[in-house]
Amino acid sequence: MTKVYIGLGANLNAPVEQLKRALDALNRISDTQLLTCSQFYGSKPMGPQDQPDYVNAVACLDTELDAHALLDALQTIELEQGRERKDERWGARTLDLDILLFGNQVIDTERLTVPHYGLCQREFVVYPLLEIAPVLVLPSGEPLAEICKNVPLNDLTPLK
Ligand code: A4P
Ligand code: MG
Repeated sequence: MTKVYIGLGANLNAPVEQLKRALDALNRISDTQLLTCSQFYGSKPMGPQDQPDYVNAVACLDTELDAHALLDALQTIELEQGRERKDERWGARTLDLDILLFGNQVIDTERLTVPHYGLCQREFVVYPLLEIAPVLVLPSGEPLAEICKNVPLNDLTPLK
């Protein structure tokens, strides 16, 4: 079993519903259980500003799959929820599922970079992650709580 943290993000087509549906789908991946999920947070778009605010969360899973098989499953869920891959970087999307951490593994292949490259800079990743894993230490040896000290909240707001 490997403990995995997944970043969820959406800003189109009822984003809160997209995240709820995605959590159901994560729990149905073979050989995988959803252990917990953070609150849902509203966040300002990183990247192009002419797009709606995002809803973000971080979920924790236990899986028997390897990282690439899990990525396949996540991309299938994104497509099932109407994700269109466009050329614009950081553009609006119905659902984005990123592998933030896969156990303590460091992975660098054509398809997969883990820890996720944006993990340590993004308020909509580090604070939901801190909520569900307050004593987490990254594969680099850095405590997550230390990383958060350098990441401004930038209007991140728990949704009621
Ligand atoms: N890939 C490599 N590593 C990973 C990983 N750890 N997890 C590859 C998932 N995928 C990984 O992803 C492109 C390719 O990255 C995949 O085919 C996979 O093989 P994608 O989902 O098709 O493209 P993307 O998500 O548009 O690209 P990117 O650069 O990953 O976007 P980001 O960085 O996820 O940014 N603002 C707020 N407030 N909240 C957000 O959630 N999200 C984005 C998207 C922009 N602004 C945002 C948010
Ligand atoms: Mg992505």
